[in-house]
Amino acid sequence: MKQALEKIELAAKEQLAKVADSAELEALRVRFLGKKGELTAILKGMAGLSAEERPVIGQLANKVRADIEEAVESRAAELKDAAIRLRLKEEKLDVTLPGKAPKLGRLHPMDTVMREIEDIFIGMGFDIVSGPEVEYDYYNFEALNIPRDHPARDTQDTFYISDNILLRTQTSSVQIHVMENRKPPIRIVSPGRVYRSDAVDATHSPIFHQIEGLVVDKGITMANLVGTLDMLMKRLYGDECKIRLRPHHFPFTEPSAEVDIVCFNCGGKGCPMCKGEGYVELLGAGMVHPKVLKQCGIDPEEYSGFAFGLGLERIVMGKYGINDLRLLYENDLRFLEQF
Ligand code: 2NL
Repeated sequence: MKQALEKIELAAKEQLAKVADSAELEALRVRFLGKKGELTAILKGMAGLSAEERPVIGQLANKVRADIEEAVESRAAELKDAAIRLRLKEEKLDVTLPGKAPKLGRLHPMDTVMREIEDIFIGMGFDIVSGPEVEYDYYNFEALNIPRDHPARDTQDTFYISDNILLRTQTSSVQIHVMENRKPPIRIVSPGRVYRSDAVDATHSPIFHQIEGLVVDKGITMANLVGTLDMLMKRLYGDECKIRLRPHHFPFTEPSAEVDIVCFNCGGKGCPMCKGEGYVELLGAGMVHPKVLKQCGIDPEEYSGFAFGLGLERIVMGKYGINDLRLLYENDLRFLEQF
């Protein structure tokens, strides 16, 4: 029996040394020390021992149990230690390594220029106002002196939702809302997306962007219009920039003009970009038609106003020398990363 006990202690210590993780360790503990374990099995045989042998073997059995328990505990401590060391090694962090630079986005050139123009107008005391892209025929056409049979309806052919609801062709619709709801003095610009039924090519798109401006007050004249647009263009293109007005016709303004700036490519000499003109057309403008003021409840005998509309795409293309409108919508990073 004594030999059996010594054998168990030896076997237990030998196997403990080979244990690789805590699960194996626990299995081993149960095998040697558990209720149905090897040591218990031997102790059960003690009943057959003589009165002299019993205390000797009992003492030895207790010592073997204590030894094995101690060995299990120390092996457990070793395993825990090894696990911590392994984790420390795996989670080692080299704080001296260079960081990974996050990929930064940037503004689309359309947004850059839109914000630039908005800032210029805010600096001149204008409010920025936006309105619906889906609009009543009335706000897009009728109130702007473009009745159903007017030829301007053809050049501004648009997408109809129903007989009297459509996608706006100009942001003037926003200005009608403002004139209905505010009393002069009014100084606003309305930037936004507009729609026309055009086929896509290098200079046309069924969706594009406009900024329209409107000023209504007592004593507003063409001189205020010219001064405002001259300031806008100088801020946008530099102090040398000159504007030119040519008489034109719009149904909603009288008199009306198309506004050009000296070609930013050739400075006025004439080049392919301005088709030899020396000037490039940038916007339309005029004195708000008395009929339009009256329609919005503003007395044209007391108040006058000027309005203008400019296409954002054309300004962006001119500013950056972009020759195809489609580049602005395709979201090709090779293009966008240049700005
Ligand atoms: C163009 C021409 C223009 C206006 C827009 C306007 C608005 C109201 C009353 C009168 Cl509420 N006029 N807007 C005036 C003249 C020209 O735009 O060719 N834009 C790209």
